[in-house]
Amino acid sequence: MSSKLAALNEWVASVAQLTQPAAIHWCDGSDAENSQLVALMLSTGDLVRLNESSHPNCFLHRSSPSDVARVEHLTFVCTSDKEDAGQNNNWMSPADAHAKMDALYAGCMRGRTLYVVPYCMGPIDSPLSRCGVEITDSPYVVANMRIMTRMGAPAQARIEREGSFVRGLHSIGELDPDRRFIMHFPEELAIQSFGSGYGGNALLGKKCHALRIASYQARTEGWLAEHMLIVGIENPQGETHYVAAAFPSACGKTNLAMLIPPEGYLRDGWKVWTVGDDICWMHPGPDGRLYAINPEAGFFGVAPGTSDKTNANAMAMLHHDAIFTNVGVTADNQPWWEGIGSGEPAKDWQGRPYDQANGPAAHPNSRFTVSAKNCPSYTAMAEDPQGVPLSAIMFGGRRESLVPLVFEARDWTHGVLVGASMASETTAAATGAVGVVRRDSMAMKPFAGYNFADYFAHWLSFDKPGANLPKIFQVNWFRKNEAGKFMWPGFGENLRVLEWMLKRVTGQAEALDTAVGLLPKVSDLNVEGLDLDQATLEQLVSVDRDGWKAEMASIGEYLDSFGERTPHELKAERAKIAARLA
Ligand code: GTP
Ligand code: SPV
Ligand code: MN
Repeated sequence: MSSKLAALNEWVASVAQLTQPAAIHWCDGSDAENSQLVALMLSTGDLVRLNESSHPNCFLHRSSPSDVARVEHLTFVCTSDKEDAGQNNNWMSPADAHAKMDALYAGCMRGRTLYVVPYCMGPIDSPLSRCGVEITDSPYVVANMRIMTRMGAPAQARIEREGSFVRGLHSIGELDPDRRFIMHFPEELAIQSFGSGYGGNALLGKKCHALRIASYQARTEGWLAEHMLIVGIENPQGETHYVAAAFPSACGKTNLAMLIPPEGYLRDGWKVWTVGDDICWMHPGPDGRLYAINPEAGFFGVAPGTSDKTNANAMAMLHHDAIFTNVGVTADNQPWWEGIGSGEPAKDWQGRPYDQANGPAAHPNSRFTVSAKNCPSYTAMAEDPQGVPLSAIMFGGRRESLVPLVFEARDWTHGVLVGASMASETTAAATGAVGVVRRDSMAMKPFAGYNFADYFAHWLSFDKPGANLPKIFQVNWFRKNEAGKFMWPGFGENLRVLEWMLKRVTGQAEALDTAVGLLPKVSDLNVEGLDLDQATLEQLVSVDRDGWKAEMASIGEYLDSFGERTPHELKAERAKIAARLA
């Protein structure tokens, strides 16, 4: 097979010339093709079949033990001008990066099959969607891309119609951490990844295309590509408001996107609709509102902590047609992870007999890959080519102290400052230390494809005459008490906070005007049926003036660290808050 598009054929031919594969396979995305790939992976040990009666058509993949997360220190944005990548990115000149990658790719697919994977990010018929082609030598990547994107013949047809596509080249190489790079060439709409088979390093439609390359394109085209979930909240009156939320990796997006309302809310008729759990592309619509699509078609979700109690929707979707990566298994071959709430591990994520001394049975960044269509709360609106209108945007991270449960930004500029100054404790989603607080603007520190200073300015630019922008909120589900326990119950109970936010949107709730933002009055949060004492609740929505003075000073240094390009509006907004705190 080949393509009707000469540019695509030529690119595939030139990659084959460089990498020397034994065979070339153009993926059509069909069931038959998938079955063949699965059979191949079962024979090579890339996949292990899980319990067929409890988990039909589910498989386990054990990755190389040194290839279990994104590698931020090996991820580069290669713009011709270093300043365009910004200090938020690692940078290499395009010429140096190409030379390095060409050397790694030379002959790297000898004896392997080169798969050509055409994919569409977003509904196949949406004008907001964008296409790409990933060339890979990993059948596991093909199987995951088939779940995570609209992959195959319809995507190829769209690419042939449009004539343009993002070029992603991926080889697992030898899975050697010392020969591993994830390179982005935004000016060439190209991605080159070598030496990893894991998640965001290898499924190039996800973080590499839909965030790093797309954010760069979005800036010049007047839209936003963000690390956000999209969720619809339907109230008992039957009105649905859509909310997007930026939380850093492993900070609760998947969980919020498919939350199950607490008992009283269910009884009253509240419903929650899942549009997306990781990535959101937002465009201003003709009515001035921001419209959002989820460019993905599946979820690549964190397994540990997922249970019937915390996320019953996720549990329900994981019982058929799912791929698990680096989880443990029970004696009867069911997937198992810490916090699953039942069963016992027999083997750990490396396939060894489970032994506590070896650490957790499931790797902390173990994941499931599953089609969004498997999710009970998935809404048909997620397939709407125009996207869904946003009523609110939330920023949040893991902060064991200081940051209140929720507050509202006074206006768009204040909201952009809130997003830009976000910080969060690092997690196992990337290699490196866990639990270190770092600034992670809009949860995009690892994903913005250009200079954060320009990115902040781009965010500010949406506030213009005729715009009808969502309200912006900051949330924090992760405050801890002196005993080190989470103060807020989180998960489904987070709907209580969303209810207050949406009442703010519709003008039905009051707020206290404080220096850092607009906070709920304790009496305005519905805590009926919650086992939460008054003192804890008051602490969750109070402002620690001294703590915030120090935070504002640190935010000032952070903004200054981007130099001349940092928008002065943001600095002025910060100064205003600091003055009010003084
Ligand atoms: P990425 O896929 O890495 O982008 O992560 P994510 O933001 O989708 O995070 P996810 O929802 O998978 O949650 C990560 C971890 O945080 C899981 O172990 C969850 O159980 C836990 N978690 C999620 N929501 C809450 C919450 O409201 N409170 C607490 N305490 N933990 C939560
Ligand atoms: C994240 O780390 O934010 C993820 C997982 O969603 S990965 O696909 O590896 O980026
Ligand atoms: Mn993510």
